[in-house]
Amino acid sequence: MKCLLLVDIQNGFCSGGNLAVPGGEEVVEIANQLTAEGGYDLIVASQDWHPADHGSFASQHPGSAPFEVGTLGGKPQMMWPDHCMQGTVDAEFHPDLDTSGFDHIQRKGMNVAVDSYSAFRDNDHMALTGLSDFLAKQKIDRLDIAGLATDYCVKFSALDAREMLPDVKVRFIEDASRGITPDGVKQAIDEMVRAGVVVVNSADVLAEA
Ligand code: VGL
Ligand code: ZN
Repeated sequence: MKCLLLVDIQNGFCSGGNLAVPGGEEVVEIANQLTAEGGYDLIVASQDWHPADHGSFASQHPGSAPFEVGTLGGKPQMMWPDHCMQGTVDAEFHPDLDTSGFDHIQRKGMNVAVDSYSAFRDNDHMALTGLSDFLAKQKIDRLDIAGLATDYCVKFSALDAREMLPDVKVRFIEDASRGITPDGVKQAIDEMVRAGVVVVNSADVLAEA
């Protein structure tokens, strides 16, 4: 079973969104092509889904500003602008993203007390989202990951996939992903490769489908 995980392709991470990733919307067309013609048996999409008072929001910490490192639960935490709040347009998938082929949507980031970059578990590793059990039951042997943002949710999802699903071949689809900063993307790719993630492009996926 081959699975595609599309990470957080939401308005909030695209141009005009509250936490816009440069070029975020450029992944939409590629994601649609992968969903339709990538030869996947299973398509999963994650969705950042925060309560309005989420602890990762700078607005919840008097005196702190977005993109400064603060603390949450006693640990360093990047302070984000309010983003992807449950039920808002910012949290919806990009309107051009074809969601009709999605088999499973994994929401995350609902606990105000901890952030959840990974689609598999909270940043403190205390609570699972359920995605690892779901994928284990589906008996997948390959997981391709793409989406937003490479240096946060894509990276942590890929690292967790390697750790939590050790028998699964995990690949990062570079051209179907965008990151918040160029340095962050470089580091993220290094970390993923060191963890055994294979970097591919959508053309490779489509050619083998
Ligand atoms: C993300 C920062 C905060 C992401 C989500 O999807 O990469 N980044 N929340
Ligand atoms: Zn978030």
